Amino acid sequence: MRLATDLRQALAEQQFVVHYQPVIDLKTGRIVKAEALLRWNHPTRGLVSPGTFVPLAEEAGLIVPVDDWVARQAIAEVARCRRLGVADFQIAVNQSPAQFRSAAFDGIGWVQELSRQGLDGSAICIEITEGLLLNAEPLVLANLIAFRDAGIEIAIDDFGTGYSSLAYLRKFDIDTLKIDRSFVANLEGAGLDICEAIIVMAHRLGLTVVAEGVETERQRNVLKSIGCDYAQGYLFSQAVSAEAFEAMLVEQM
Ligand code: G
Ligand code: G
Ligand code: MN
Ligand code: NA
Repeated sequence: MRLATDLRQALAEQQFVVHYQPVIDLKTGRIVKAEALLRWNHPTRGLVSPGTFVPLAEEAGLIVPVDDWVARQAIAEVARCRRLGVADFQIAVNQSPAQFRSAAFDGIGWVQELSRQGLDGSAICIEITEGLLLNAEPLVLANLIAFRDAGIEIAIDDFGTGYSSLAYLRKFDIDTLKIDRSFVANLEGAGLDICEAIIVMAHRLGLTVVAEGVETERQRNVLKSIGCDYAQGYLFSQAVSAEAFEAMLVEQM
């Protein structure tokens, strides 16, 4: 497919851009984190969604350099946001399972980049899916441990949709659960009990919880009332350019 061929040029020709979706602390209502979401500005097709090109990049063996580039962009962005005065500001990056199965992915490059920017590991959180932890190979485990040792946090994305196991949350020393937006969309029904159960369990295990896909005031209020820590979604903002994101931070000062 032509798109897959074009992907090879995209990195070199700077067609990728990272957008940032704010994550709100539900206690204070302030932006304290963001999720980095990759966008591909294709020269003729315009914006191509990661839902389309990430699978192609995975097949083409290109996702490792792409995800690595996203993480480096995010590290530089954390440094800028902290300079704007947001202490403890953190950006979460989505990393393909292929990253963890790559021997080259030892985290040392990121640690060097972090220290170059005067940051420690807590500046970055890696979002992985439950599937990666299920039957994790020794290399996956070793890579996860390398990141934990560097102080980089680990979040489970789309939590509740995969094969959840309580055992692995402890085994892999996970920091954060991101409740899948399908449960948030269904807070009037079964989603409420599921969200509450996830939050109670997470807190008991010492994990924090981010609710995804928060689109209404009502959802925000319900999530806050059941003790959810953080939220992201269109109620607050979609993912925006670095410049627009920084302007939002300045505005909330
Ligand atoms: O907006 P959204 O269309 O941004 O994202 C669609 C999907 O693509 C999500 O599942 C998200 O996790 C994934 N995604 C977004 N950015 C990245 C990225 O930088 N790397 C990887 N591997 N996946 C990403
Ligand atoms: O799989 P992951 O959680 O990384 O995917 C993030 C995806 O969710 C992106 O495609 C992003 O654009 C989308 N998204 C972010 N906020 C909302 C929201 O409030 N509602 C919906 N429907 N999608 C959202
Ligand atoms: Mn994500
Ligand atoms: Na998600």
